[in-house]
Amino acid sequence: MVPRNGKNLNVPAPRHRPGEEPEFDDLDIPNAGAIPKPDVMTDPKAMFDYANSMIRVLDMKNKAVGEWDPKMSADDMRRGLTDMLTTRIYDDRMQNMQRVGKMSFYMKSRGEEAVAVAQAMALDDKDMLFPSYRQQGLLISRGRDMLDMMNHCLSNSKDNCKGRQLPIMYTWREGNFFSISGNLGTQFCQAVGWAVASAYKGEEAIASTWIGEGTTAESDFHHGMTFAAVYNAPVILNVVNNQWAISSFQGIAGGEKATFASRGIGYGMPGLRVDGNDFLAVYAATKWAAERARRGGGATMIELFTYRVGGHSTSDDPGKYRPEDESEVWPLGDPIERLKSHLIEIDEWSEQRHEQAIQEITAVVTKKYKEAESYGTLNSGPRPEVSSMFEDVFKEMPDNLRRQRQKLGV
Ligand SMILES: Cc1ncc(C[n+]2csc(CCOP(=O)(O)OP(=O)(O)O)c2C)c(N)n1
Repeated sequence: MVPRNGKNLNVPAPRHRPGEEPEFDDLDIPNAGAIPKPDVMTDPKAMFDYANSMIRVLDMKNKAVGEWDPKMSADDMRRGLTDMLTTRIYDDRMQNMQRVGKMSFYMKSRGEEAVAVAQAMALDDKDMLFPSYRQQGLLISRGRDMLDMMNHCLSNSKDNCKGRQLPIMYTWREGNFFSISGNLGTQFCQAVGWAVASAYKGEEAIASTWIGEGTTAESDFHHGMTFAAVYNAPVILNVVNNQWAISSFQGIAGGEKATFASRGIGYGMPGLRVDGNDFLAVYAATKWAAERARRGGGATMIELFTYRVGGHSTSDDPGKYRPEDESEVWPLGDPIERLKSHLIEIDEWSEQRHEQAIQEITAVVTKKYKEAESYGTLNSGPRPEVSSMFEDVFKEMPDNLRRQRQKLGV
């Protein structure tokens, strides 16, 4: 009989704590090009290995190798690179503006830009996106006006959420981008439901959704997975494993027991584990899953193995729970640097063009920000009309609200 003294309990602990020297030498990372690419309609039972390996295309010499090389045109890769750069520069600017009190809150996606940008490019614009709060690159890649994104974050008079949402909880109906929810995980079930409806109506569009690895410990993840598998829903279920869920590391959500991609196996769907900092691998895996969904093969789960370089949000201080320099030794590098090096390697980019791109994007971000500020910020200038708080909530306004509105005289 096992004694009840807690001796066999496992309380996962992260590799390093502040003050310790970080290293990831024992991470099992297969070489780029090592994994074959299966037919998109392959039976999930023949795909278990994909959940425990890692799809990688860009090798140590910045060459694209192996069957997963999507053979993107140089123009498309340059577009991907500049969209990732735009996302990063936008993020930095917005975080700085939060620091000086222009908005209440912000969340950056530094280090994870390839996830959103490559996946947006691999999908059709009519496909419906159900993101978490760390895929602003989807908006940038789909061409949303940065001014509108800023207006929302500033909760100003032109905020399309009318100041009612936490900044970064974007919504963009015209771009098929579902409203982000502050309640973690809800998007998984919503995406599956939407995908089932799309298939039922005989439509082409598929859904794609993103969840953090920490949130896979929430029940919504499992409900979404069950219904996606049972109904053969045309959906891509992405788990962004950026190693950290605020101060709690991926082991707390079960990442040391089994890979997150292997969760797919238990539900009977393919689980692809992908180097999330390898733009080409992310693009290729997403194309594969999208084609499978469009051809009636149902749902695919993708684990994007990456690293959250910045703090969780502007309310977080990662120096309290992990070494400050952990991201610098992350073995999969930086997604922007890796795609940039690849483009330089094939003579389609240069340091000079890169520098120029940074300057041009920075100028655009600055100009857009100045305009956004003129429509108001958290602490100054115009705000949404008071009357707007009564709009867009109920189709028919209940009597009590009508009375309150009359009382306010708005
Ligand atoms: C249902 C619910 N539980 C808890 C929270 C508080 N919370 C916000 S973000 C977060 C961490 C999520 O981590 P992860 O899913 O790994 O995503 P990441 O932030 O790393 O992208 C937590 C616990 C919440 N917003 N909703």
